[in-house]
Amino acid sequence: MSAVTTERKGDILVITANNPPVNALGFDVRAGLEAGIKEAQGDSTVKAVVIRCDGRTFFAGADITEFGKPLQEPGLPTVVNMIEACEKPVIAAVHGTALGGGFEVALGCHYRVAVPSAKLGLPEVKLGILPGAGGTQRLPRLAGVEVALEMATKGSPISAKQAKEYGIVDKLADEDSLTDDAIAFANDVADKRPLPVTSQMTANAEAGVFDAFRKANARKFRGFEAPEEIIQVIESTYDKPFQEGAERERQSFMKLIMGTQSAAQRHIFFAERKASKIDDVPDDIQKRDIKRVGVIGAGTMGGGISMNFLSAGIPVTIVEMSQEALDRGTGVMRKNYENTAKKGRITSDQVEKAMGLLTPTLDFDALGECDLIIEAVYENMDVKKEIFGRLDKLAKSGAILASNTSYLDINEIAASTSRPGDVVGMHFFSPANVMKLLEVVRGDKTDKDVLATVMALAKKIRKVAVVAGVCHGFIGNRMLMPRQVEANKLLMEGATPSQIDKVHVEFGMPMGPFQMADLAGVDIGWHRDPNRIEDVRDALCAEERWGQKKGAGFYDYDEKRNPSPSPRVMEIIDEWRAKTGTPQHEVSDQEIVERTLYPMVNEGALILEEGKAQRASDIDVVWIYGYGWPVYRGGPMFWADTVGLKPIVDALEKHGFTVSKLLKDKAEKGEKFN
Ligand code: 3H9
Repeated sequence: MSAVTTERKGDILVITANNPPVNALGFDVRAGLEAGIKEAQGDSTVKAVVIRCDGRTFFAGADITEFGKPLQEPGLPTVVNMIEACEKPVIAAVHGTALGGGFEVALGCHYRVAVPSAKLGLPEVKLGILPGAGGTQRLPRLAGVEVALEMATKGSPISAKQAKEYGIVDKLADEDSLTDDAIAFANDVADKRPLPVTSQMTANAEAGVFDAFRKANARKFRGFEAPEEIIQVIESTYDKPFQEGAERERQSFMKLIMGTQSAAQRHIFFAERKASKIDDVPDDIQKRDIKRVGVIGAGTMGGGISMNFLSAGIPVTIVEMSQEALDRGTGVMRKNYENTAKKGRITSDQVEKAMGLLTPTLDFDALGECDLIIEAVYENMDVKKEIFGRLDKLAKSGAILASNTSYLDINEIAASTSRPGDVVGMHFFSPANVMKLLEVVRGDKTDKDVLATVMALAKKIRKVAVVAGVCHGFIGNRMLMPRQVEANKLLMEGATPSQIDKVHVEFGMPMGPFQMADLAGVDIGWHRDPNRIEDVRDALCAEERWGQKKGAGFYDYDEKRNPSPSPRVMEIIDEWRAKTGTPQHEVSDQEIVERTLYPMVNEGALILEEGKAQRASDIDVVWIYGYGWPVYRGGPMFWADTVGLKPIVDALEKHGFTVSKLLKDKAEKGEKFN
């Protein structure tokens, strides 16, 4: 079946695309659209044209898999220009998501009719590029410079209703009769002239709008190339002739698409989707039905975990040991929802709906009616084993028993039950209602349908799930360890906390190792004996420098939690440098990179070597969505490919690390991870 077909409906030519799954604008579709418009032009009995799509969505954009390959004509800008140049009115009938090139096709049409559930947007920036088929030129003309800046630099789609308010959508159709409504609209406007041609409209901008926009978003855009390029293209061309702007847009598009940032961001787009696939588990395996979730522990983690399910409409039974802890936990959840409502992201009805699905209880046996039970108590193997032993006795047959542990051995936990096949790790990241990552830890005996069920559920609660094998710290925390060890050593050898953190922040991480320690709590895992001082960390803890919560850690903090370098911490570090007789040297920023970031790559390679991650791209996904690794660097393994594995191996060996065999082999053969 061809990707594009045409059909006459009275005076109207209906052009229909059918290119599953998302009607990406690959070559066949572009050629089909071109042919459809030519047919309309050449047939004097055609009065107007409707462009629509079969399946779940209007065009979701250019076909990303074609990027980097030689372009097969007609290119998308040509097709969009041709649609706009059609002498008969062309109407886009939009449902699903009109994204990127798909939205640009709609902007090239003379009119847009959309169902209320449709979304329209320019997400190219999330792939490190900019709209390349006239979007930076047509959108400011149609909806104003400010709307265009917002949509093109942030990439979030808007609702059809919002688009109607902006003048982008001309008519909202009935949800069930889009095509008929679009045809009726086409008949109404068939004889109307002149045609509204977006590229011939003029755009205006208030003085200072561009600089104000840059300033307001400086933090968000830090490190990214595409947003600034988009601002510049719009700024320099919005009031120039369309052709001039289109040329500038093309140059910028080509520049960005050839760059490393776009390659990294496209890598993550596909990596995220690949991560949901488990190599030895068929996609169509029968999944278990999860109607109610049980959560043990109403602390920060348990509460955050519960909110994910409540927000997705899945009832939750939450269990605590004392009424006070239960009330505190549910109170925090309500407050979190209410704060979100205050920001206008959800309605107060949604707050009540979510909280209405929550059953707080002190009765552990209430978990017996749950299909999935997630344990979120503190990290202690004995406690966890005791809980799983109890769950084994009361959980219904077929219930999935999950632990939110971030380090502990899932096999050992599973062994405390008579049903290890039902046991799995579900490692959420704090704050669990916000962070996108879910590490799904596969025990030696975890059943395949349990894994598949949890992966599908993750999608439902809008998490990005990655499968990890059992090892200390799984993928993410395991790779964090060598970074912290080396950062501590560098302190002793002459670096300062701020120097090390600065290198990480400049690299694009949200914070460096010492800022992270201060945020999480320097005292986490501390032995709690102020008289036992064996290193800098013990010395800080003994002085109650436990981090931000105490107003002092590796940094000093003011009342607003603004950090400043601490003279007292430098005294302690100096004391320990002298005490241990550590030789001092000038530590360069490059040395910090080589000794804190390269060992993470090495650990990632070991994880792959041991089969604890399915693929290098899964490791990248973990670091992007769980730890704020800059997406424009594509995750640690993709980044390593861009640095070159050989220089990484050489530097690791120079600094005395034991290098993973896989990493060495790949470097020798000139191979890459991704
Ligand atoms: C662009 O348009 C540039 C132009 O300005 C200029 C050109 C000159 N291409 O996400 P899902 C695949 S840039 C190729 O799981 P959902 C995806 O990999 C583009 N493939 O579904 C997956 O494959 P698989 C701007 C694509 O329902 C399958 O479709 N547009 C594309 O959760 C299902 O995807 C975007 O950035 C594509 N464009 O979400 C939109 N899109 O099954 C990107 C998807 O083998 N797409 N695939 O793993 C999305 O945001 C989501 O896919 C969408 C559906 C919201 C549409």
